[in-house]
Amino acid sequence: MYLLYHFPYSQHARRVVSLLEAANLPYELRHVDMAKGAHLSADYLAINPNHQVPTLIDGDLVLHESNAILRYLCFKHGLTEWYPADPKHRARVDQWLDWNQSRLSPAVIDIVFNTLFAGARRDEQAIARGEAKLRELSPILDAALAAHAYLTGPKPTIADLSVASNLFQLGLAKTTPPGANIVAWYQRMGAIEAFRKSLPST
Ligand SMILES: N[C@@H](CCC(=O)N[C@@H](CS)C(=O)NCC(=O)O)C(=O)O
Repeated sequence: MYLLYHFPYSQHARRVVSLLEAANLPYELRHVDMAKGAHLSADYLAINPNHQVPTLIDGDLVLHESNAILRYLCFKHGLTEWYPADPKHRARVDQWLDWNQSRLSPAVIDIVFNTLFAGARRDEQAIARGEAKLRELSPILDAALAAHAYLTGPKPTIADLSVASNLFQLGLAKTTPPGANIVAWYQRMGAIEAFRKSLPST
């Protein structure tokens, strides 16, 4: 049984739930009440000194970084449909996982955190910076999705789960990245039950 430290409004935690559901792996969620600062408690810092969710516990393994958790679960359970064994296909999945973390995520955080969660600390400049970044990145994502139904081919992989978790997050701030291919892909993602199950009830 996996333990996953989780918060329903965390896009990083939800992408792990999507995979656990998709692969039918047994797991239990440990709710970290970030709204009340539980991620900053001494107890949680002992589990994850980065004060972030998710953290996966598998016996003596305590693992943070959502995309590392996705890769670990795929490797451990031989989930090659979600993380392909073919080196070139896997490399493209890794490319989008890294793109999601290093390029898209900062824009999503700028927009969503400051629109919804920052309260009095709302930073208009950060929102503008995030929106500008999103305008730059959306055509890149849209072009990639012109070639096939999912990011790296005809079937979804952990790259799709990871990027889609960020698109849902943008939706919380009523933001949709422009692009007909993005919209069609996100609808396809919405048809995946495991992805839907990861979403908060809002
Ligand atoms: N790179 C990390 C990012 C995790 C992350 O940013 N989690 C957010 C919630 S979405 C968090 O816990 N933030 C609280 C903090 O940084 O103090 C991952 O992919 O797991």
